[in-house]
Formats: sequence, structure tokens, C-alpha cells
Amino acid sequence: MEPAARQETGREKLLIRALKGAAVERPPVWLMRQAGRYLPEYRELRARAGSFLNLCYTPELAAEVTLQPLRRFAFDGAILFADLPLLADALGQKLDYREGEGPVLEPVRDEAALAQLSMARMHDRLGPVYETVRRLRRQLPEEVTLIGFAGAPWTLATYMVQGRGSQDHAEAKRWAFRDEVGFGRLIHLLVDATTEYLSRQIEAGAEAVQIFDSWASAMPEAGFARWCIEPVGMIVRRLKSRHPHVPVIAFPRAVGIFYAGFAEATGADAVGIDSCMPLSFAQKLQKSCTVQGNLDPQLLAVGGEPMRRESARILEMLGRGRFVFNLGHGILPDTPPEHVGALVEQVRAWRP
Ligand code: 1CP
Repeated sequence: MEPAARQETGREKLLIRALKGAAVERPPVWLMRQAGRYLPEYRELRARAGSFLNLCYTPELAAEVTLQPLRRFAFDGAILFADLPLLADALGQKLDYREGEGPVLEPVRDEAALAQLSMARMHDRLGPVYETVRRLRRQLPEEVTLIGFAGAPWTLATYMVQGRGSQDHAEAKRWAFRDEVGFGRLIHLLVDATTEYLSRQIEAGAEAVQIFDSWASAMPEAGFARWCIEPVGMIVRRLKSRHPHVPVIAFPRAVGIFYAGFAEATGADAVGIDSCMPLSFAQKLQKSCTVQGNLDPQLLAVGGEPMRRESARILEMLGRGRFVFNLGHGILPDTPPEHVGALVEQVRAWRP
């Protein structure tokens, strides 16, 4: 059984209540990539860790990086510090990080390469990540919710097939279009592995989980149904049967009108929306799930009155429904930390 996400008062934490759709005293706030390069203390620790993988796989360091933003800002949530391609690494695909380049993997593009991947040793490799979660549950302030995460099968597959981040995800799309059965085997492996990965995070102490489908918008309608909705839905249903009280946030980024019906189809408690979604459309989504988003990260980088004005508009439009304040995508590395402080104060001071 997972430890209950309760404060000593016996009441569920604010972020958990908002994700489950309860009426709350104010909207909770956390930000994607709230740990990371915009913080000088992160850059310092990152340099000391040597490699980025060493940072992710050393529980003491990964927990410290997760906690760094919480020491500066009164976030309601803390997201586990790890990275999306770690699961591919744990399945046996060679992963490396080169300076300024992001993840680089030995591409998996056919059944022979796929046959080399296995879940047999994944939990051994990911053991340090689960240990980071356990440490965080001991170290986090009582009112802060610990969020675990994983990539969605489609988004992780784009990295595994391409071998790196790309603009068009051409190799993954072509495999999916050309050979549904073969590509389906990769996706099914990722559904199984992601379910186990998130379950272990929950058992170690994660109180909510987010599934990042950052590249969901690369797929046309039928592909979105087959490779995004279906696998994410399978993961959510399996997690719900094991951990019915743990909220699941799904973030199929920038899918526009495909957001309609997504929460019902997948069973997610909450959906993350990008900055381009009209707030009037987001209001309609709030009738069936919690909406999380969607300040443009560039506005956070700009700060001042433009940021304040747009944040106020988001709060006025969405703050009285099921809502968690966040960005539309992650914090940019050149964002001044003071802007984050000002934003968190503004959101926390607002009342429905
Ligand atoms: O040089 C460095 O220090 C590495 C930069 C970095 C960081 C800080 C990477 C490489 N990953 C991370 C941390 C990270 N990644 C977190 C930690 C917690 C937090 O949010 O505070 C999380 C949740 C992720 C998830 C992640 N990694 C996603 C999904 C979210 C998104 O941004 O869309 C994706 C797509 C990745 C891949 C990745 N890892 C790192 C980079 C630079 C990238 C993107 C590469 C690309 O553009 O394709």
C-alpha cells in the first residue's frame, strides 16, 4: 500500500484535492522543470556530479536537486528529479548525454533491436530512482505533494527510435505507419514497463504521477488514438486498479481539439494543457477533469507586468473550476529565478 497523501491534520494535501476535483481554498501551483538550469545551485551541483546520468542515478543528489526550488519558492508540488529516457536505459538501450545536446540513444528501428530490450533488470537499474522517492518523502515539507513521472510510450518511443530529440519524429512515425504490428510491440513493451515504473514510484512514496506525452501533437487523428490515447489509457487503468487513490495527470502537449474527450478516454484525473489552448476551451474541459497549465514559459522569462497580467487572466478564467496552476511547458534555462518567486506569490494570493 502506498503511504496516504495526508497532512498531519488528517486532511488530504491541497494539490491532491485539486487533482481529484474537490473544491479548494485556492488553486495549487507547481511548475514543470522547476528544478534545473535556471537555478545557480542546480548548475553548481550538476557540475559537481560530473555527468547528468550520475546526477539522476545518485539518490542523495537527485533528492537535493528536487528540493532546491522548494527552499526558494512555496510550491505545492515537487516533481521527482529524473529524466524521461532513463526507462529506455533500464530496458537495455544505451543512453548518453552530451553537453548541450540532451539525450542520445543507440536507435531501435527494427525487431532485432527491439528483441534486445527487456524488463528483466529494469528495477535494478531504476533502484536509485525509487530510493530518491523514498528520501524525498522523508525530507519534503509536510504540505508539499510529491509527484512521480514517466514519459508516455509514444514520446519515449520517439527518442528510442530516432536516437535523439527531433523536430519531425520522422523515424518513429514512419515505423508506426509502415508496420503497425512491429511498432505496436515496442509500444506494448513501454506500456508494461511504464506501468511497473510508476507503480514502484507510488509504492516508494509518490503521491501523484504525471505522464508526459510531449510529442503527442506529431500524430494525425488515427495515430493519436492508437499510439497516444490507447497506451496512456492502458497505463492509467492498470495504475488505478492497483493504486485507486493516486491521481494521474496526463500531458498530451499541444494536441488542440484532440484534448476534448481525452480525459474520459484515458481515465486521467487531470490533463496538462499547453499555452496555445484558448482558456474558453479549457473551461469546457474542467467539467470532466482537472486542468493544469498554461502560462507561456516565455512570459515567465519576461516577468513583470506582462507575466502578471496573463497569470491574472488564467486565474480569473480557470481558478474557480478544477484547476492547478502551471506553465504550458517547462521553465526555460535563462529564466530569472525572481520571476518564479513573483509568480508563485501571485498565484498563492489569489482567491476564487
Ligand atoms: O544539462 C542538464 O542539466 C540537463 C537538462 C535536463 C534536465 C534538468 C534534462 C535533459 N532533463 C532534465 C530534468 C527533467 N526532465 C525533469 C525533472 C524534473 C523537473 O521538471 O523539475 C523532467 C520531468 C524531465 C522530463 C523530460 N525529459 C521530458 C518531458 C517534459 C518536456 O519537457 O517535454 C522530455 C521531452 C525530456 C527529454 C530531455 N531531457 C533533457 C533534455 C534537454 C530533453 C529534451 C530534448 C529534446 O528537446 O528533445
